[in-house]
Amino acid sequence: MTRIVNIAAAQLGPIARDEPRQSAVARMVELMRQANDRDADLIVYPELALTTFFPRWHFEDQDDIDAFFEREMPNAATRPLFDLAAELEIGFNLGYAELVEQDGRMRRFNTSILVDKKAEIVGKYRKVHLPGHAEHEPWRPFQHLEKGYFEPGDLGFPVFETMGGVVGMCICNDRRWPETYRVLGLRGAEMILLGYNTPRHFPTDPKLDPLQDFHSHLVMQAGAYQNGAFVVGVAKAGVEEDCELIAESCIIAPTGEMIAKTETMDDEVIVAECDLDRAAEMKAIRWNFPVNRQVHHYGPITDGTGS
Ligand code: CDT
Repeated sequence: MTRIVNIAAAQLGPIARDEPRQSAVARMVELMRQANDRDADLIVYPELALTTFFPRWHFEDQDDIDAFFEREMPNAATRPLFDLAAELEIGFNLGYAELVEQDGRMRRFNTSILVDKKAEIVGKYRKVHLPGHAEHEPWRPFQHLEKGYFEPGDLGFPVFETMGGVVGMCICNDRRWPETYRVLGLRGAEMILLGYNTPRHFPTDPKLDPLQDFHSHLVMQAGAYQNGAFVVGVAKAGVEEDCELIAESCIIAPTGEMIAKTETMDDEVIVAECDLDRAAEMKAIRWNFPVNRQVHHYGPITDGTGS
């Protein structure tokens, strides 16, 4: 039996600061319908897909920050997405800001969930690599306060058996770290789903600005090839509140080849037919981890953060 999964990447254009969640969800519902028209089994949405990318502002008041967080999932705003997914029998991956009481205190994570074709949440991931800074830095043209507004994820990099394969998730900055893909690869991930909000401008080293699209593709293509997995990277794109976010959402095969890519900076769906047996073949034949990895030389990867 073949294991073909039609995967859709649902890129979003900008979400304004005052755009209500209901509007963002209505846009995602429309993209889900388009993906369904193209026989998609699974649709991947961006990081923090329900609101504008709020870490670009410094807020003094915790209530102003918490207004961007979800206390339950699904909730009234996201219910239409779950209802349509159940009706169309399409799985999805959604990023959002999660506020949860855990270990006797309120905790905040940059989270994504995996929802199966029955609209059941079957997997959760909390972003491990939080970029940016923790304190207000007024010299910047815009803030990137993820280190201030979120805790690093406490779930590691789990994988989930669903939709005929093994699925792992990561979020935005995680895609730049080879360890992310390797841990997921070692756990057998055949599909790695991720959303991102990547500003074109990197204030601490603007020489990198012209290379943003290239670096985004470089890391995802390397991660796909080196671990024999499909990688699906989905942007929130375009000029959002005066801050340009890169686009170029893509679906990458286990060979590292890009098999679909968006062409706009706005709401757009791309779909690719993904044969999971090709991922299994790359893992077994090209890499064969048990035979070829030399783990006794890999100690520095986990012994410390590096000099
Ligand atoms: N959202 C996110 O993780 N964005 C980062 C930009 C970091 S610049 C401080 C990224 O790696 O794309």
